[in-house]
Amino acid sequence: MFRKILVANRGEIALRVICACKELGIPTVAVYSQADQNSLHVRFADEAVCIGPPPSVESYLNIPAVISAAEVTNAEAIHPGYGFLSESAYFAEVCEACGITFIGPSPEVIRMMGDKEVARKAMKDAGLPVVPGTDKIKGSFNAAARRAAEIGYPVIVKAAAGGGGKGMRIVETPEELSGAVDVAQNEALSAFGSGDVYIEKYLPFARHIEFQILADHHGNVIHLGERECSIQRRYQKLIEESPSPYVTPALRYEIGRLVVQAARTVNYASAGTMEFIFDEKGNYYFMEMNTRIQVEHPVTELVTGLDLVKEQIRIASREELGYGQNDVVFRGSAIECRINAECPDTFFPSPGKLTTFHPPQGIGVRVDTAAYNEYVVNPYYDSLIAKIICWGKNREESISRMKRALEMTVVEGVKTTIPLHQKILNDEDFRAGRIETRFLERWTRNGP
Ligand code: MV4
Repeated sequence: MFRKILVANRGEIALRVICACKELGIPTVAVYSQADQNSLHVRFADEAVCIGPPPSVESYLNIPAVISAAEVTNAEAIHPGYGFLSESAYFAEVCEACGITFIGPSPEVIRMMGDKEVARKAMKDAGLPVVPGTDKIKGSFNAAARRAAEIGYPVIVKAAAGGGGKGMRIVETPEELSGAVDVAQNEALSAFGSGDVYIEKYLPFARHIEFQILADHHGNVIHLGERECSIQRRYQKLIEESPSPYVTPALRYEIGRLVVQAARTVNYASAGTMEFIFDEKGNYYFMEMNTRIQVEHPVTELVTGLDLVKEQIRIASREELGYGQNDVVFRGSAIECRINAECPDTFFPSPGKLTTFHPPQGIGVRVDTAAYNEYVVNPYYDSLIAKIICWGKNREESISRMKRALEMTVVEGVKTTIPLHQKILNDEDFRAGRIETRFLERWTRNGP
């Protein structure tokens, strides 16, 4: 096992990783920007190194600064959390070159999954269903237009380097295709440094359901069921749950076998997530693979009893998983609400001091947060204040627990998404499990 781990992140996920390290008996090093001097990840780590000024590019994304911090503190491994450097194949390579273990999959597989068009091909070859679509649009636009006509409109133009909904353009008619491809290419180039785009058939009705996998370096691969992530706004997830009210045990078994097979095919070793989109007929298609620990990982932890961050660390230190698919038992239902410092109507960030912060507690309630009374949500980073995660013996109980947990949460000084969560949890369609990715648009179109 590692003698020391550097946590290359901030906020609740840095604390989450520190929790796992403490339980494994591994000393930790925090890195922080000048804006995060008073942060809890700095307080709870065994050592802390300031790596730069507040802007992320100069601190949490600054590879030489992070690597130097690991070198001066003799950290053996780096956990990147989510966001920042977590899906940088280059960073994983630099770690390797410096003799530091990157806690995550290999740079090769990160790079493969980072190119959404390459990932799509690889997963198709590995036996996963994918939406009909094209290769990258290179040279002849006419060839792409012909393929789009074959696929049938509407289609969607996606940035190969995108993911998470960034750089997508829906195209309703052949006349709009050329313009949309141009715009998408330009947007992709300025946002990701690569203008590569590809086309897929657009599915207007979508449920977003993702499967969690764990794979070690000894050929053991298991899945941990799914997370339903259909409640989103502008591709930002708001609520996640496990199990999905849509997925039956038979369907879980079927897709579970497919994702395990696919992970094996690409020699995956770490925690990972395969994201699917379901249409109204129940057809499902692979969309992308996330090679990091995800924000919503706690719902899977609550229904499986596993600690995904500890598993990532154990796997990175080349330990065997030590249990198999049949040892994974799914128990009850878990739901997560992301509490952001945002206006619940406009989703504009609402940074500022939390003059009161009282997280909920009690049976079945977990709160992952780095906030405290007087904590300042600063505008440099994302506006997540806390994740409230509730477990119940079934979906009804986890939802009623979440409702009372939200009622017993006090956040003063900034606006939060709590009122929006309360509205969703009281919605008849939500309670019946009738959810899809445009669930919230109904309200914004018809007024809240
Ligand atoms: C799609 C799609 C429909 N058809 N692809 C968005 C995030 C990225 N991982 C994939 N995403 C989607 N890809 C095809 N061919 C729908 C989504 C999608 C979505 C679209 C509009 C509004 C909200 C959405 C939420 C999740 C996924």
